Amino acid sequence: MDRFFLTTAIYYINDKPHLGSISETIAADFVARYQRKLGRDVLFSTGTDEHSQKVEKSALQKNLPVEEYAAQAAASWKSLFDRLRISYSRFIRTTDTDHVRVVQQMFQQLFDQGDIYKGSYEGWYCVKDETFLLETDLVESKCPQCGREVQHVSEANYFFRLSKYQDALLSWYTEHRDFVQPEMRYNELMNVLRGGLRDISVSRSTVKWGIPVPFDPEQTVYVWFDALINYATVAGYGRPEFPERWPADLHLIGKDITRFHGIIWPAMLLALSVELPRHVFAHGFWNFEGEKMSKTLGNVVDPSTLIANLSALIGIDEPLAVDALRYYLSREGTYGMDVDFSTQRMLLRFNTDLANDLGNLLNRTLNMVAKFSPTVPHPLLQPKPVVGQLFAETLARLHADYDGLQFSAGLEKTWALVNVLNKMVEDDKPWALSKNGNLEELGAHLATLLVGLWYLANMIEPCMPTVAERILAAIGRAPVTWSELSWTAPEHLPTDASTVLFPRIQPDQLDTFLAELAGHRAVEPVPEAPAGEPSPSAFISIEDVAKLHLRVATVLEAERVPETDKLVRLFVRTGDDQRTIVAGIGKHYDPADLIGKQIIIVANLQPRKLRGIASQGMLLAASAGDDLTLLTPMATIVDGAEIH
Ligand code: ME8
Repeated sequence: MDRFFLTTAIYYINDKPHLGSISETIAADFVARYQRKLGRDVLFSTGTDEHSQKVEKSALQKNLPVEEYAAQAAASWKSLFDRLRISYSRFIRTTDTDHVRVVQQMFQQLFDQGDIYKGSYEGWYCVKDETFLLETDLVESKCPQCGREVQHVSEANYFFRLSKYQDALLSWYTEHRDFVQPEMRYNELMNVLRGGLRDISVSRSTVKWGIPVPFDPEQTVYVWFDALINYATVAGYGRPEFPERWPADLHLIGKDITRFHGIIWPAMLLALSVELPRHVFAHGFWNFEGEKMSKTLGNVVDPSTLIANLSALIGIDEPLAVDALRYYLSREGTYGMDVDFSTQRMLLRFNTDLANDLGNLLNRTLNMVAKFSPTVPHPLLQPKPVVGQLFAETLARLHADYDGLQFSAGLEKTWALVNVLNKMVEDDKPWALSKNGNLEELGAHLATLLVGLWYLANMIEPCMPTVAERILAAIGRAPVTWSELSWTAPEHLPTDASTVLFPRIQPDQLDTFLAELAGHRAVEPVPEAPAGEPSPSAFISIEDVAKLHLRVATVLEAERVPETDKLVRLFVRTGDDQRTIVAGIGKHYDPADLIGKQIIIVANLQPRKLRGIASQGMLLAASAGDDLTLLTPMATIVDGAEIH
């Protein structure tokens, strides 16, 4: 059987899953399910990237042994993926023993053949992105990728001869123009290649939480070198099944990690004489209502809360809420480009596409079949060939969309067919056909709806597996591969019209839903204003309060901004984040006295520049006249703790 091996990036476990990260796994699941319907034997991997300096730090902050911290985090990612119905074949953890073995085996082989050599690294390191950076890479002394402060690193470690593979990579890129997609990412990487490659550091002497370098226990393998190898582990590197499973057909990743997948990983494989993956597809980023989604800005959409709220507000069970989210993520935007998450657009899509178009089609079909089919002799249930022709043509065009990962275009075509059937009901007027005893046309009408729904359920299945199952159960048909679909008379007729998919949100409910969903919080009733309090117009709503992200932070550094007596530059830690805040407290505090103190900050304030310094937030202080005092928690609490 034809095989198809696809992978997602593996997720850093110190970040909680957010809408952006899960969108990648959902897209990959879409591809996996589509490929299975082509009759292929699909190997689909996702998982967690568990080693690294930042994981070591997070475990320490949480006072947990790092193994336990990693196991808990990996379990929560996995259970979310199960909830999202991700049909992975392997959830790989980089702490899995087979992976550790493969990493050590590859590292040893590359060392033995001279592709890894001992050297010393002097430069910068971004802990958030786990990336080594040159002085010239920095932007205003910060990481060019995430904008965070970088650490100076000077250590003896091992290097991989990346530069040696520059020419081979250039030839590969020239001969395989579809190796990296979309084309703009290919062009970006081609420019990097033409600009020249330098050898990269692939071990750390100061990080303990990593895979030990097999021949030097003082060193651990650099987290990216370890992580990339996960794809070979999944395919069974070093075992008899590897040649059958490798190369990967598709590495699905985000646009921020193209160099690792498009340059470093292929170079490692070239050095190991292993075939290169067939395609690397780099998707864009999900932004939030116009802004980059980031923990620093406090606008990260939590998928679990979103699903729970969708389900509670709309009155659908959780698997349907998951599908509604899967649909929105797949239907919005052009895959590969950045997309903006908007609660309003999500609800509009829900109402039009799911409740109005699809839900309505299923309901009316089931009702009409229950009502009219007993009067129609079975041989008259012949689906209309013209409509069949249209479905077959659309299906062929759908393959082109899904082969190119154009989910939205494929769904749009599918919904055009939903609407063809809905329009057919309006045009054919089945009640009139029944009343006039026009059984031949009535039979053709009912059969077309049933066969059409069977096609549609299969076409929808890669995107919304639960919806597909429910439609198929309601019409008594099975899921099939693409080639098994046939426009032929239904054998059995459903008699139960009770399946309801998506109820419609009424216009008067929409504003309430929007307000509730915007905060992605648990749904709470809005309390009445107590007597004697200011008039309701002077109150702010709970949604307004929820907009403010107040967090506890520890001051790590503090210094006066040169040439001012008022401004102090603070460098603070809020949980996993570190950031700079410029505050006008210079007349009240000696900066040195602030170091090590916990303060309260507004974490999601729009960053702004003060005296040329980017200030990412504001701190809370109480003031009366000339007096000013900083707010601080009564007892020490973990950095990043939320203030409610
Ligand atoms: O980079 N929108 O892990 P990660 C869309 N461990 N995709 C997003 C996104 C957003 N807002 N934010 C993140 C790592 N992603 C490494 C990968 S692979 C051998 C090692 C995507 O948890 C991101 O582009 O930071 C990446 O593909 C994936 O989520 C995991 O990101």
